[in-house]
Amino acid sequence: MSVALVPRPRSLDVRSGTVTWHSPVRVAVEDEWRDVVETFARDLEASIGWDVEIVDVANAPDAIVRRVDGCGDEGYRLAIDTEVTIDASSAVGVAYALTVVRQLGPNELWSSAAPLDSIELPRLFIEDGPRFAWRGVHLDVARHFFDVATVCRLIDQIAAHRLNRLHLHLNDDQGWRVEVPNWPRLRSVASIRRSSPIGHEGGGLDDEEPHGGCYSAEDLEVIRQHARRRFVTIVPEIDLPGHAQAVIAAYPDLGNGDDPVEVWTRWGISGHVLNVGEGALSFAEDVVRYVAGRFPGSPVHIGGDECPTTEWEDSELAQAVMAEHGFRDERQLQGLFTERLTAALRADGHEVLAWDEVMDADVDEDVVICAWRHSTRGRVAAESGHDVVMAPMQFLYFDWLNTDSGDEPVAMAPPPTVTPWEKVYRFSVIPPGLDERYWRHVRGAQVQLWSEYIATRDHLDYMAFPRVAAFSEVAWGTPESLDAFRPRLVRHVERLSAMGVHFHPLGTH
Ligand code: TNX
Repeated sequence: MSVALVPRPRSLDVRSGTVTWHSPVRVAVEDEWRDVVETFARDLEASIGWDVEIVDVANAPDAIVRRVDGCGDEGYRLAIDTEVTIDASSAVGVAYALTVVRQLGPNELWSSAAPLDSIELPRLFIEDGPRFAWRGVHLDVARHFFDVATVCRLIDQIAAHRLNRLHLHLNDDQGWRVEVPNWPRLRSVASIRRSSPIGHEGGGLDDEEPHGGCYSAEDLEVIRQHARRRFVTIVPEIDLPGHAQAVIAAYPDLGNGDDPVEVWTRWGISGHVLNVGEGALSFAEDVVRYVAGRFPGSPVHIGGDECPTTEWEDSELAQAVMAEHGFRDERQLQGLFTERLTAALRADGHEVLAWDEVMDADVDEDVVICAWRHSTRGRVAAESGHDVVMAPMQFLYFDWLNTDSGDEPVAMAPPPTVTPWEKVYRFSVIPPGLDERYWRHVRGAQVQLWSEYIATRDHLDYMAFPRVAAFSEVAWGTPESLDAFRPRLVRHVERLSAMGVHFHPLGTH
């Protein structure tokens, strides 16, 4: 029986023969890891209608889960012989082994409601663990809002690929997506835009349809719990002081001008940014701490990208603040936000991430840099002592075209900047030219799903897959040649079909 695992495990030894399972699958597991097996049980129940029973190890189980030392934070060993043995040092290791068991079985295990009498698993031995700790997917819910069910579905897809971070971009010029009790107009005003561009931004056409959405604290808790069961860490992002036009529409005093603005109805980078007064800084601190507080212990992203300084150049207040601090460049003003938010989040027990532009001003070495403009930004950040998450747009912006076939739906970057899965598969997480002594600073990588041109769940699937599958293997650290990967990917997309994923078809370019 040939196997087609994605991502490929670190070591795999396929032996001859199979083992057959029937319902109920009997699993021996210690109490502390029961939850993990219960999630597996729910997956089997929802897909092939099976039961999983937790039994004592003396009771002839089909599978035994054993706690051992030395498998690493997320690693596992899986031995499939007459019985199945899973060794792990952590709950997530067990979850990953069970995910691999599902990939080893028939595709029905990934579908909904496709009953089976028996399943066969190939005999084999796997020893596995990821190379990179940060293996992420970013989703922009600001340009287009995605409901809780869609976010939870994406979490399942992420976990199916042994990825472990979901970075949620929760605000932008075009919309604010979280209720914050002290700031009710974020919901009543900033979360709704009057109209959106039709087709390419440059076309200047508008749909004149309001678009909105805003998560409540309960919604975020549902997402958090769902992610927790799938060992996915949610990384909330509030992006300030740029990308703030929606905020300023709701609270004009936080902006720099006197003319009212509306939640932005165009894509691109708005020139309307927060002012640098105490009111705006404490607003930023208040909302970021509130949102971070919905995700105790999680890393928090404070944005910081693309903050035009034009308004600050013309603002008396900003110029006075510059003089007070002895700044020579307006970009240094952004550092006031970075500093303030970083200190507050740290005090609340969160690690802080930001886009690479924050390095234009002074920034604490403990801030993790998300390098998006180019891999070089990641190299420079790592060389200057920052940990980095690699997110370079040239490889990992999945709002860019899949192909240059000419009949792709409207996407962010026009040809020739296409990003087929083959290109993603050849991405090097370690930035080219980074000396080996800095490699420890490279936490991992994440793909970005910016949603200016992604408005529906099916289109999200289409932009995400199969590129996320190719990415998962790069982030896991086990890519091989394209020729070796392609047949596995061909088998894997059948699994995606069973999951109901509307992926971009293979081989159409
Ligand atoms: C750049 S990356 C942005 C986003 C856009 C994206 C479109 C980054 C930190 N900012 O605001 O959505 O390009 O590809």
